[in-house]
Amino acid sequence: MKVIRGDKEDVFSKGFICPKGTTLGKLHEDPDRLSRPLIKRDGVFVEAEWDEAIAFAAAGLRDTSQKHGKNSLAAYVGNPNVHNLAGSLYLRPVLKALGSPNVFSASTVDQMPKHVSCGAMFGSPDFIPIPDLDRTAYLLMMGADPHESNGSLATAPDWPGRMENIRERGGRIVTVDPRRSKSAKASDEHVFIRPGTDAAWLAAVITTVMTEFPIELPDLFEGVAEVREALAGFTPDSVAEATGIEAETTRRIAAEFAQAPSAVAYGRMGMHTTEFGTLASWLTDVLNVVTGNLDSPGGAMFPMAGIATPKAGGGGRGFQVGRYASRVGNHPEVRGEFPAASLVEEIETPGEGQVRGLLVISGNPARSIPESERVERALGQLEFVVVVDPYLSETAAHATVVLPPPSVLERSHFDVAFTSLMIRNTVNYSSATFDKPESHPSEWEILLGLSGALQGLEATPAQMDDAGASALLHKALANEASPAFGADEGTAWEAVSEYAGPERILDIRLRTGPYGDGFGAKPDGLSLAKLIENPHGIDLGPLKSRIPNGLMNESASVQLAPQAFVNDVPRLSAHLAAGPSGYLLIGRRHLRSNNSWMHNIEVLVKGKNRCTLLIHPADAAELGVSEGGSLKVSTSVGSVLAPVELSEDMMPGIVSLPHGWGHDAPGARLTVASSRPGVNSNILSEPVLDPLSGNARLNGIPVGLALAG
Ligand SMILES: Nc1nc2c(c(=O)[nH]1)N[C@H]1C(S)=C(S)[C@@H](COP(=O)(O)OP(=O)(O)OC[C@H]3O[C@@H](n4cnc5c(=O)[nH]c(N)nc54)[C@H](O)[C@@H]3O)O[C@H]1N2
Ligand SMILES: Nc1nc2c(c(=O)[nH]1)N[C@H]1C(S)=C(S)[C@@H](COP(=O)(O)OP(=O)(O)OC[C@H]3O[C@@H](n4cnc5c(=O)[nH]c(N)nc54)[C@H](O)[C@@H]3O)O[C@H]1N2
Ligand SMILES: [Mo]
Repeated sequence: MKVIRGDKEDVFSKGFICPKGTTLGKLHEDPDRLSRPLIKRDGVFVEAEWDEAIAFAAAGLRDTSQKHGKNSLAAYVGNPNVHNLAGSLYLRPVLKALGSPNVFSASTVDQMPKHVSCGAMFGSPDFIPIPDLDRTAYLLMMGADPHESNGSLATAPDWPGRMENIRERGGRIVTVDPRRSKSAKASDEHVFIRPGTDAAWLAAVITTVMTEFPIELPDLFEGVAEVREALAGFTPDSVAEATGIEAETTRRIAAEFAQAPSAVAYGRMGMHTTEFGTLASWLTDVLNVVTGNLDSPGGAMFPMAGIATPKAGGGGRGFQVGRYASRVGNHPEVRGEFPAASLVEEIETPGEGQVRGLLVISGNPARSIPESERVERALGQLEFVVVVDPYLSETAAHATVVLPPPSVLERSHFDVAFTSLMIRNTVNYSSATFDKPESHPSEWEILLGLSGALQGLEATPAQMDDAGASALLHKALANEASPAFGADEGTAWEAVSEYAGPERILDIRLRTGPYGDGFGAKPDGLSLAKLIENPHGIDLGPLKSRIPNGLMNESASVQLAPQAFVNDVPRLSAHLAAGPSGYLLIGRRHLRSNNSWMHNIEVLVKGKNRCTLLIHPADAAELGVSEGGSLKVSTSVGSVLAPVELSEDMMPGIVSLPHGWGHDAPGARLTVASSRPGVNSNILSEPVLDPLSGNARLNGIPVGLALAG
């Protein structure tokens, strides 16, 4: 039996590991984890052979498409895709093979506002500045709880330790959150804010800074006057009632932020998943800019990933949304997808293009997106559903075919998505802990197998992989900014073909990347072989100032006042004018939980019930409920009965219920999870969107609270 522990010599983590990491062995051994594909025959799942199952899955989707047209197919891709090499490198071919514009993902129940604001400001939705935690003197944190989540869109081992370091070196941390979270308690100051009002509060901080502490910005920053004009109505006094933050506090924090030797505003999940997510994300970076903290050490900086595509100079075509729109709700496309919260209407609404076939890869929309009860009904009405997932989850219960990938310990790993979000530039590769069973295809083979069969190709996954990798190499060698520019293609191909699958793609991207060996041009540079020789990873140093390099809009400038955002400000003003009313629901995370899918591991769920409704004692008293009682929580789309936990840490008027629970669905096979099902908070989430990004509102939901009975 192997024991999983942190690697003290790892250049990035220094041995820091999350409790979920140490239980990967439990995931591997979980008897509910599927090792063979399942096909539903006469309403009952039966095990099948791999070739048969993949062919059957693709044929079913093709049939649907042939009968009802390509748009009758849809895909939902979930969060763990960014945590594995197959999902990171091989998703695109499958989605392309599906050939439908109906693509949905967990991004629109999470961070899409950040992509949209960065797209508009910097020209690329993936050019995301992150807090330079190790050097900052002032961290203003909003809507994030890294003591539970370990941070997001800012990858750092041991966020709590790094926060401690900020304070030890004389810096200051202010956390703005409707709940006094663990992270808030570990800060110098915690400020309560009414959910959904961060954009308004940031606007007031910015107007204060621009008036009282103006700085001269280089021409690279365009739209300073327009920002000032757009935000003029937001002052510490005008937002005080709506945000619940006293004007004096706002003025003080603005002054502290502006005068700190370095400072960074960092906003995440809690503020992005609101009706004003994109405005909040935009204003976070505007605050960083107008205080001179963007792209500056200790401020918000842009990582340079080891597998990035090198580029000489700035400038590009910029970022566009709305190149096409969804059929039912007319939602603009954002990054080639539609809002996850609109999947359900596409399934329900009759007419040409009605979705009847669905491919789900690493996702659990039955639990993670708004309106769960309606989603479950819609999933049940589909003609053909393929789910790639190691579990018979609440979503997979609706599948016609389930294709389980090998376990997490049976695959190699490199953080493709997160290397461009790390607080130090780092590369690290780990090989698989165990060999997978010979007969079990890798997840990338499953995805390419589906992709080939969907297109009716004879090619094997290995042949398709060859074609994809050689096209990638060809393009990379033609990039003048790459150290590999001009290398002999035949020789390079032979060199990288020492590997296959994700390893070969990684080798190409590393060697042609900004730190690459260029196939000999820079002998000390990166290659997969070099990573394998350095099992503890390679540290490429602290973040460096980058812009205008990396800016991808035509003028290679930073756009402070994108028109679409300015146009959305009146909606925010109207929301403030309406004033606060009634109880609002927010979520929360727990260290031993991970969205909806780690509740089947006994050591992670044992102990006291964590799926409780947190409520301030004064609110509880007013409602006449006490600790251990239950409240019926209702919205326009559903209601749940939740056990009550009193907490002085809640802002009065705000209640909190975690997401990812509700494991009592018929048809799912989650033995441990179903023994402590908890309640599914997304039964309550309404299809209310941030219009600029299509992101769902999961925080700040108006709810009715009533005694059960
Ligand atoms: N109310 C509310 N809703 C939320 C949130 C919230 O805070 N509040 N958070 C949102 C956020 S941030 C996110 S990211 C989404 C997540 O939303 P989803 O991605 O839809 O859901 P997950 O719960 O992450 O489920 C992931 C599924 O992938 C499977 N899986 C795990 N590893 C692998 C793998 O290696 N390969 C494959 N093929 N499958 C795998 C798991 O078994 C599980 O069924 O939920 C969102 N929903
Ligand atoms: N243990 C654990 N770790 C995880 C996950 C998990 O499920 N469990 N999920 C992973 C994923 S997919 C993600 S995206 C990240 C998310 O990680 P984070 O971005 O850190 O998000 P949360 O931990 O949900 O913390 C959100 C905080 O926002 C607060 N909040 C709610 N509404 C508002 C608001 O309107 N304004 C402000 N200012 N605050 C608000 C909540 O009270 C909460 O404290 O975590 C990742 N890490
Ligand atoms: Mo997420």
